[in-house]
Amino acid sequence: MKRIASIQDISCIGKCSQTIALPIISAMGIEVSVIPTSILSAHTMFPGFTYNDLIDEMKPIMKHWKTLNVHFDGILTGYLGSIQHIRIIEEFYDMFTTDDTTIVVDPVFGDNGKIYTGFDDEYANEIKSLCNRAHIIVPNVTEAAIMSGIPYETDYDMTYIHELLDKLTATGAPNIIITSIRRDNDNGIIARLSDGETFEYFRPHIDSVFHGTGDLFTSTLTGALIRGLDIRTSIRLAVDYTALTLERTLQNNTHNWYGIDFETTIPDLINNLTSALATLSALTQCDPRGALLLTRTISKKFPSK
Ligand code: PXL
Repeated sequence: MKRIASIQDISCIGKCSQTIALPIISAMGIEVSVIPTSILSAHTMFPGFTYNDLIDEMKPIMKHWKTLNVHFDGILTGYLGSIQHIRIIEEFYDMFTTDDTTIVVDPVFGDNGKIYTGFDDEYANEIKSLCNRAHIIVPNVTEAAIMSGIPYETDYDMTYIHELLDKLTATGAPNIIITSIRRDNDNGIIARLSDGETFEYFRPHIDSVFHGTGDLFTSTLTGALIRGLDIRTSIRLAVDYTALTLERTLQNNTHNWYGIDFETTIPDLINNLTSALATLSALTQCDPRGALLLTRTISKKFPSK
């Protein structure tokens, strides 16, 4: 079975970061090993949340894992607490990355033009340098603007998004996916992929804001890639699943304000993944080169230090 290390906070109530990565990636048939970077009583939208940094646990966990000889097919990071966390994650890459490890960095530090409370420009800069170690990064428009040093615009057009992508190539990440892009009545992603192509995928905009939606997208994307789907299929699967979950959440009259009802859509995720894998397997049987072509887009040797 494939294995992913998920390194991010655990918010005990609120459905985000680890409490999304764990159920979603497990449902996709992948073992998840977690390093909780901090523990919050509830996510940061809840007034009065408590925060306890677990940074002192991170290195002992890593050292123990090293003695166990575990191998990670994927390493996923999301919301972290501080620059020290970033430094330890770099050590984690040094210790555990092999040629077949895919690194996904969700540079969670801002939205709607603003950096989240607790973070600052220096943190954003350090996350940008972490992106240099990643195969795939998934910033939203705010994070993309801040990391590229281009002022955030509320009324952006697609030329602006392409400029952000151009600038973000300087991070060194070969696959850059800008998420939550509003285009007229649609919402979606535009990506610059390692084969140099720009790929976009949009769906009708769903008017809602829930914490954890980005985490759902990134977890699903990572799971799909590690199960062997190509990057375009993985993006479509993750966007479709996120949209379905938002729709289903809004249909539920008793849904809460703080998180999405992914629990109700997990069977759909498994069905969609199963049929995408069946298509891949049929393709491989017809022409192994076809499947190779599909998977080539995430290949990149881990950058030497
Ligand atoms: O959804 C990202 C996220 C994860 N964890 C915590 C957060 C956020 C976004 O703000 O506050 C604690």
